[in-house]
Amino acid sequence: MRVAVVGLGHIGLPTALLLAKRHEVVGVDVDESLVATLNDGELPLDEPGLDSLYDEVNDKFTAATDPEPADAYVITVPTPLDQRENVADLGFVRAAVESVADVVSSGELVVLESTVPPGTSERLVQPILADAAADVRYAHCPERAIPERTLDEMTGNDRVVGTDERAAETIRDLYAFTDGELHLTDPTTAEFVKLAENTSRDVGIALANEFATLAEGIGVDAHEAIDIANEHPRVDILNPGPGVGGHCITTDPWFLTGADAQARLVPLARDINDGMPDHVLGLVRKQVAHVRRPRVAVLGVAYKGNVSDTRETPAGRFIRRAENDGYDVRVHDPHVESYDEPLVDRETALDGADCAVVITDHDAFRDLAPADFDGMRTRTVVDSRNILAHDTLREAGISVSVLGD
Ligand code: SAJ
Repeated sequence: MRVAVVGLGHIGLPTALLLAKRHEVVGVDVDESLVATLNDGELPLDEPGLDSLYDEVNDKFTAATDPEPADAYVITVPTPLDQRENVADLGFVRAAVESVADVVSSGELVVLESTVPPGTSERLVQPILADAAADVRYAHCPERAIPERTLDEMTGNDRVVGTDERAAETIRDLYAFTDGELHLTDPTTAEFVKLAENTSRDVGIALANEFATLAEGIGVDAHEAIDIANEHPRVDILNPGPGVGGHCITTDPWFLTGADAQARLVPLARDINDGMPDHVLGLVRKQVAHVRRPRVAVLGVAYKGNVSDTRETPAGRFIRRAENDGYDVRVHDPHVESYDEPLVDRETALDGADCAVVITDHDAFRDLAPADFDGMRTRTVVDSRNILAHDTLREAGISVSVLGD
């Protein structure tokens, strides 16, 4: 089969290369320099296993700036959140579908993998395709892979496929690279499923964060309490932290609720999670209450541990608020090469600092020893991820404050 994959980002490029194991694939992107880079044999994305996959399928993959006629088209473009209205910006999806509509013919298959609000397939995508050619097969098959484990998840996870029986056989052939099960349903349910998954995670994290702030007031250790509660066979509480980052979980709950005033829990969970950087700043404030212009070392700007991705990171909000409060902020992240703020090495970040605040749960921070904090002006630490060796640090005279304790 010949397949065109439209949108070559974090999801599209790995998907295109996996498809190229069995099919002839043209990867399409509006970014001319990305297309040139790929056609020069270079990979612009760092994902475990992607390099060797690229070498393996190189002769079956080409890149282009416009869709070419194919048997199947897979659309993997971003759906950003329109921050003013808290609604999905479907501009990229519309443009991608229209570009496919220019070349699609009867009987061919179009798959939308981008995450979209319920009703988008029926109301926006399918009408454009129906105008382009009679009997275009359609499926909404949202991606659900996690960064830095993208290939493992794409080849191992189940998939939800919103389609009808006419497309099912081609879909099975297309996604033959996955060992996961294909769950067939209608497109609107598939849209809902994807958003429900990420919303459930957001609400779960908000509950853990609420437990953390309540425990601080009561005077118990939320982490110990959660560990014990999780021994119960029907309880599975997530980990509190400095808030939720990443492109998906921060936006998908809004895609689900839209403007529906009946939604109460979901916006509240968003609000709780968005408030966590401020809460962490409050813990820092207590540590440096005696200092006039405190210097704060931020350890970690990636949105979660051991990744280099900083999209929607809670560190961003923390840094902005701290700077607004007149703090002198220095930022270090061993996984991130560039960020809105200048990044420095760990020693420079800690040198002369009054408080070190752990924002990201990178493994590299777990073994920090008392001596690592020697260069600080005032040796105080805020651990928003509960990952440091608190007893060892306290025994060495370091003042340690832990979110949720
Ligand atoms: N976090 C916590 N406490 C936890 C778990 C996570 O504070 O107990 C924070 C993380 O630090 C991070 C954020 O939540 O800032 C989100 O991280 P994550 O690992 O929960 O999820 P993502 O955003 O990396 O990927 C999610 C995944 N969805 C689910 O697990 C339901 C992934 O499978 C999806 O493919 C992805 O969103 C997506 O693309 O939609």
